[in-house]
Order: sequence, then C-alpha cells, then structure tokens
Amino acid sequence: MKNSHRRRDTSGALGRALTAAAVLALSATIVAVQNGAATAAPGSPGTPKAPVIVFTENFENGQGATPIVVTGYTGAAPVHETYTADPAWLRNCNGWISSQQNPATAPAGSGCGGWWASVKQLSGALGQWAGGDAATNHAVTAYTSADPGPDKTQLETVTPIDVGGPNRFLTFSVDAAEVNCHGNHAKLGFYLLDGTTAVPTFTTPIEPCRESGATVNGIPVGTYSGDKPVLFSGSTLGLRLVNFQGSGYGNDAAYDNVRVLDVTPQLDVGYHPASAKVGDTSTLTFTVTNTEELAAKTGWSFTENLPAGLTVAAGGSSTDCANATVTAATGGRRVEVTGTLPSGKASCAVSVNVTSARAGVHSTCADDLTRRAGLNPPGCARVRFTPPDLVFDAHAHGGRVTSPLVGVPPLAPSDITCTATAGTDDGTLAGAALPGLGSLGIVITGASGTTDAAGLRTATATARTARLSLLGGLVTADEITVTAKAESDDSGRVSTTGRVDLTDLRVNGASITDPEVNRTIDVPLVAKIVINERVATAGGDGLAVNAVHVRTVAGVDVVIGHARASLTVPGKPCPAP
Ligand SMILES: [Ca+2]
Ligand SMILES: [Ca+2]
Repeated sequence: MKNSHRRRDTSGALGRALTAAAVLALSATIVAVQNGAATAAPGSPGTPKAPVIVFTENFENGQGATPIVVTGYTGAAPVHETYTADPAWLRNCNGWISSQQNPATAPAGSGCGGWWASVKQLSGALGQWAGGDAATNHAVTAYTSADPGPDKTQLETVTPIDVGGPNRFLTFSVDAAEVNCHGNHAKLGFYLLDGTTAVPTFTTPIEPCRESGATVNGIPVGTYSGDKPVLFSGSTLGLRLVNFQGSGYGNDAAYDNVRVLDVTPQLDVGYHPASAKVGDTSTLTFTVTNTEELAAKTGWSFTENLPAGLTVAAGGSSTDCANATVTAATGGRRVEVTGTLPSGKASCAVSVNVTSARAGVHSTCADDLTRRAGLNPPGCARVRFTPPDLVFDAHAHGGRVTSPLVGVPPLAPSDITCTATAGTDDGTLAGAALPGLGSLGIVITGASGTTDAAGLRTATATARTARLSLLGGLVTADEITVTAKAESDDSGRVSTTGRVDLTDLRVNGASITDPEVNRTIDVPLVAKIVINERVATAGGDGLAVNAVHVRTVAGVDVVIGHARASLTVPGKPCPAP
C-alpha cells in the first residue's frame, strides 16, 4: 500500500468526511456498524457516497486533568477498546495521554522532567488542528527521553474491531504532531491486523516533521491517511502502530483521532432497456461506484448467475473499469468480473448483453451473486421479455366456386388481412344458389385477431354453412362448421389447429362422421371429393382448412366451408390464400 501522507484538505471529500468524523461520538458510529447500517445503500449508481467510519479513537473517554499511560486507557462503549505497547514506549516520557488540563508538573517517574510542558503542547496543537479545544484535548504522546530502539510497537489494540463483514475496502487515518525537527524524526507506520497478519497502510512511514499539513503554535501537525485502501479479508481487525525510529534524539511526537474508514464501492445492477422482445437483447449493467474520497479500489470481484431463462447474448461484454477481466460466454448464464476503480474515478461499469428465448419477467438481486469481494451488495433490477408482435391474418367464407365458365366469389367472407392490431370481421348470408351445382342455406363467418393479457396472440377464422346440396344430391349436409386457428406462445412460436364439425354429411349416399384429415372420396367419372382438407400456409405458421372440397371431372372446383389463419413476423409477405 502506498502512503499518501496527505496534507489536510478540508475542501476535499475525505476532508469533509474526516471533519464530520471528528464530531461523531465513538459509540454512535460503532453502533451503526453493528446494526448493519454502515454499508452504503444501492440505488444511486455513479454518485459516490461518504466513507463509513468503522472505528475512531480520540483518547477522550473518561479523561480529565490527571494524565495516564495509554495502557491504562479504556475507549468508549460498546467496544471499550484497550491498548498495549512495547515497554520501551511506556517509559522515558513515552505513552502518556496528556492534555493542557494536566498539572504543570510531570507525573512522578514519567521521565518527562522539564519537557512536560512541551508534551502537553503537542496535545493542545492536535486539538486545535482537529477543530477541537486546544485546552482540553487529549492525545498520546512520546517524547523519548532515552533511545526506545527501532521498529517497536508503540500502540496496538487488544479487542478486535468488528468491520461488519469480510472483504471490505478499508483505509486508515490519524492526526499526528511532532517537535524538535532538527533531531531524528519519528517514523510512524500503521498496520491493519487481520488475525496475526499485519497489513501495512503505507509504503513510507509518517514523518510529521517532514510533511505537515500546517503548523499550530510552531508545531508541525497533519492528518495522514492511506490513498490506496486495502481489500481486507477479515471481518474483524486490529491496529498496530510501529515507530521505526530507534533514536531518542528528536523523535518527539504525538498522535490522536485514529480512524478506520470503510471505503467499499457500491455495486448496482440495471437492465436497459427494461423491456425487450423475445430474442432481442437487453444490456445488464453492473455499476461500481466509488466512495467520495475517490481513492483507487484495486481487485474487487464478483460472480453473477443470470436468472433462469436469461442467457448471455452474442456481442458479449464491455467495460470501462481498469484492469478488468469479464468472463461471460455467449449462451451461458455466468458472468465473472474482476476489476479496479482507478484513483479519482467516481464509477465504472461492466455491461453484458443478455437475451431470453421466452417471454417473462426476470429479476437480478444480491442473492444472484455467488461471489462478491470488495463491493457492497446491489439492490434488484428487473427486465421483461415480451412476445413478438406477430401479424394477424384470418379469413373465412361459406363457399366459393371456380370453373372454366363462371365462378362464385367467396360467400359471406370475413377477412383480417395481415394486420398488427387486434380486431374482428364477420359475415352472414341467408342462402345462396350455386349455378348448375346446387344450393346452400344460411352462412355465418367470422375472423379475428386477439392478444391476451400476457401478450400472446391468436388468429381465428370460422365458417358455418347450413343445408348444403351439391351435384344433384351427391353431397348433402345439414350443417358444416370449419375453424382454423393460429396461436403464439411466449417464445413467439406459432402452433395451428383446425377443426371440422359435420351434421349429417352424406357423400354418394354414405354418411360421414368425424372424418380424418384429407379424407378423399372418388366418385368415378363425376368428381373427387376431399373432406377435412388441410393445407399448411405461411411456412407452417398458418393453416387453411376446407370442410368440403369438390373437383369435378369437368374442371369445376367447389369449396364449402373455408377457414384459414396465420401469425407471421412483421415484414414478411402476407400468406397467399
Ligand atoms: Ca483527542
Ligand atoms: Ca526525544
């Protein structure tokens, strides 16, 4: 981790967050974490939110005018944090929580002697720097009236701090001050402890004398925070401060307002468009939104399982995240992503095209993430895939004649002709003579195109013809009803059905009931007669049904009871009759 040694910048986002942090009570912030309310809420992709304070220690709990050594200090509820230190940092004027409130005389045996006034001034300068009261602020001081030796632990937490869950991005900040900069400088290194593993928050130690945010009463002070947060794997952490400076010549410093901030980016999910036709694509966008300090967040990752019914569409994925790897196989349901938010970037996104072969509503929520590291969980996003808007075509008539001499056009026709909008048509006829062929009674026909609540479409045609007599009684019936229907399912597939109902049909003296499809009767030297004739139309997306089809040897073609229906995709030619 790189150390920023940032100068305090109260105009920046982190500055504001830290300023806000300074006025928050320790107990309030930790309660928020334990309630699980510390993580940022989803729902505002691209708009960074403030870091969440996981831990803050101002060394004020129960403090008054009497100085104590830091190992005797207990932090505020509910954590009641306590601290240890190497013995070298608890003697020779080291380890005192001091304040300008303290008596003028150094504590007995402290080793501070005549430096005590300077020790107290460090605490006052830090109080003024943090916007508090210089007269009452307490800070942990170390004036090294002897050599402490290098690389020793100056402070370490005893009670693990709950950070709300594993795999969080954490960063750290501390206020520090130092005097006697002509001597050797304190070199402070802070570590986050993951169990026994010490994760450094710096690459070069903090030296307030070398890089300060300001001077207060001649004392260099600053707020120092990591600019490259750590992806911390544990659910609890400890803190350790090591001073690499072994000399007691100089090395006279103090620190206050130790903070751990959760700067985990927020993951959001969204589908655009939110509604698409079956077979078309919608884009599932994962937005990773930084926290307000906009520090780099390196190596977050997640694995998303698409809801059942959705698959990755051709065209794959795209991202503007840094160092990103997106694995999303076309036709698959798994999306695996790793990436980085570069420093200064408010958000980045990963987009994956998805499609569905069937109509339906699909939701993507936090539970669909089988793996998530370094990201706050998303809310839910929904996408609807709707059936295609198929074109209705439906026609019915009671009968028609074509012949070399004179024909009869369709009787009582009903026609819905290749229209995208639902509608109906109907026709009636009291009766008709077919010249030289016979007669028929009342004819009632209907054609319709309908769309149900789920968007599924149906084209229907039906014709009813009564009191049929053809060819001198060769073909007679009381009533003939024919129906053709084309229906779409939620994938846009079309199925067809046909039906012929006959009441007392007689052909050449024989009674015919429940005829199979294309039942053919040959009357030699007179005619060929097909009952329940079926012809596929529209490439299989439609069906034509003739109840009775007579072809005479003289070349006369008679159809009694015709219905045909189809559903076709827009732009295709209208099916031929
Ligand atoms: Ca303090
Ligand atoms: Ca010293």
